[in-house]
Amino acid sequence: MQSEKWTQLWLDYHKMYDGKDSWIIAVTGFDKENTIIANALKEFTKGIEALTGETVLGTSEVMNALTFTVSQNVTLSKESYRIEGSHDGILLEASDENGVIYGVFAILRQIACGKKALEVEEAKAPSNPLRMMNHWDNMDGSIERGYSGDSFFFEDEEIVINDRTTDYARFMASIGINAVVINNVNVKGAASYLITDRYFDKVKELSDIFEGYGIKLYMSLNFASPIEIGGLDTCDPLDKEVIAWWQGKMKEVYEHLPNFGGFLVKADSEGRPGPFTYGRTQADGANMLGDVIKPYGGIIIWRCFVYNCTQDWRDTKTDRARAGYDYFKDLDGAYHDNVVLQIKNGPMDFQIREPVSPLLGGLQHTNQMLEVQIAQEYTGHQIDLCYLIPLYKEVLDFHTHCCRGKDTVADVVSGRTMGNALGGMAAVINTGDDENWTGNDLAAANTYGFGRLSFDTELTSEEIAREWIALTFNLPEKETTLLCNMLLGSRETYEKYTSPLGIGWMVTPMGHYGPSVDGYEYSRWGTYHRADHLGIGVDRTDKGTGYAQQYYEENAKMYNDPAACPEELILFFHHLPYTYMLKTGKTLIQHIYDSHFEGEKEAEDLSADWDKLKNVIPAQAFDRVRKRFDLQLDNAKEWRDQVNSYFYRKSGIPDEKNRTIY
Ligand code: GCV
Repeated sequence: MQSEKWTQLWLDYHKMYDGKDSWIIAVTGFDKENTIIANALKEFTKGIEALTGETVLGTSEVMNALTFTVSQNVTLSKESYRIEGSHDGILLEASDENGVIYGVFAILRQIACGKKALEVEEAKAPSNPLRMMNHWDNMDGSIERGYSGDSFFFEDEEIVINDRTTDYARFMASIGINAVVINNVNVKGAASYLITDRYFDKVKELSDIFEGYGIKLYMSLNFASPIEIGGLDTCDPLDKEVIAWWQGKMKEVYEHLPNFGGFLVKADSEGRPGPFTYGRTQADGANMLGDVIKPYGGIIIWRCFVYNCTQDWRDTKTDRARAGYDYFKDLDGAYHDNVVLQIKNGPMDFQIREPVSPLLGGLQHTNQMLEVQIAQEYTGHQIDLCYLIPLYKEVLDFHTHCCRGKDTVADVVSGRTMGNALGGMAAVINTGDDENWTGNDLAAANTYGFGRLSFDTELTSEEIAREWIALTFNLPEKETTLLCNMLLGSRETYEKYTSPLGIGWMVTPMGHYGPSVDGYEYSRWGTYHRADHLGIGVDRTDKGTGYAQQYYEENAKMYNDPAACPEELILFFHHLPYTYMLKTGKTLIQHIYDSHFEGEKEAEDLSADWDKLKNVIPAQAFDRVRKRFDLQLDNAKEWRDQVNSYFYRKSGIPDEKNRTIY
């Protein structure tokens, strides 16, 4: 059963001051009946009343009232807004309805962060055309890699729609999200029927709710649909009957869902069907779907998470990290203009630290989108605190060297590098039907942060953390700084007590929580650390798998040379002896010991810091997080001890500081 109560996350407005005014609303250029405009005005009213105690009287003429003027300004770019407070009230200008709703939330955010209503001021255009959440929700109600309860979209193969759905859409709009994929990329069973009569009515209802907040609904697609629901014996993308089947299907989809955004496709990946079965390329598959959806203005988002998942650990040449680039680079320029390639931030799979995928910017003539994971699959299951915005920032700021100037990942995916209109950022979301949506209340900082960052990639991790704290908890300055610092350091803490220096994995197979140093070392997934009694790390240089050579020259050289390679990634690129001297003057093995002891100690500090916030955080939220810190401490100890013992035993080299190693 779905929880009947749920929190308001960062839209739980706190009274910021006692305002003395009342407000009227004036709308020019926009249709007040438009649902996005109506919802935006509702949000303004609700927010202003809660934040200032002032009443919004609607449009009736009232003497001496302040005016909230919403005005269309077609010179502004798509989805952008300008807000400006003055002694008369607030002016919000936007070119379209989405700009209006984002402008309203910007006003409320600024007030919640300490400005008076009449002081608000900002002009913003979104950094990315697509700002998308990917749900890995299954139709039975479970969520793949979900750590916050069950799905609030699906239960027992039915679509669930209630007030929570609307709140979800409000939250997403408030952080600038304009696209949501409702179902898991692993499309199986009932999910294959989402594009049939069985579900059209409910999907339409959901899509209408989203549309009211400027969000387009997308779905994940089963590439084998022509076989599974169409009765054909092939899904070869070049087969005439298959193409005709898809043409009919798209027509049907858009007859029922006129505002539908398009499809996300995981093909030829981890057992999912795809064009390779028929000797076709990824471009053949993506373009066929792109062509059949094009008449309706839809798009196809095609994932690049394609790799050989039946590897043998003895084979040191096959390298999973190479796979994305090897499969997709040669086809650069072959993808049609309504196809976007969605690329995970790193070449492996959402580890705590990976280099940036060389495909990002490696492709120079193809629409591309960055995929990150807010759901903490490998980063602590929303038990351990792990604020991921610094990781996303690192990726966005990375210079790919794909061209002179405008060569960062942020430039590439926004469309600035190539001048293309399609691209952006997608995240595997961390929500579920838990009362607080994200299991750990502090994990909502990642949900919030991803949206804000995808809208404005210039924001810093700290600005985002401070905003989220102000909106969610409205703490005094000292406590804000404390919590902010907890968030900002948490990713490195997690990295220290798990798998530092870019080695990744070492995690319990399947579940992906807790240590198992050799858990994936001999399996088929291509996730090896290659530790023996002399050293550890994967040789991805020109003498090894050659992965480092997939980058443009500047980066290739840097990664190829252990002396130039950023040390936080050194074991991703190099196999090194335990006695290798790091720049800190420590040997590799000593770094492994120190990092794990330090990480565990930092987890203890985080937990103790949380206790200092007891009096300022609402009791329920405090307790939920408290329990998680206890579990995080157990986890950190377990990681510390398992990893240290393993490497002590392997290397035979004792800890210089003589600490307890089991
Ligand atoms: C949805 C990893 C996860 C899978 C996930 C896959 C993907 O392998 O463990 O659960 O499947 O990534 O991104 O498709």
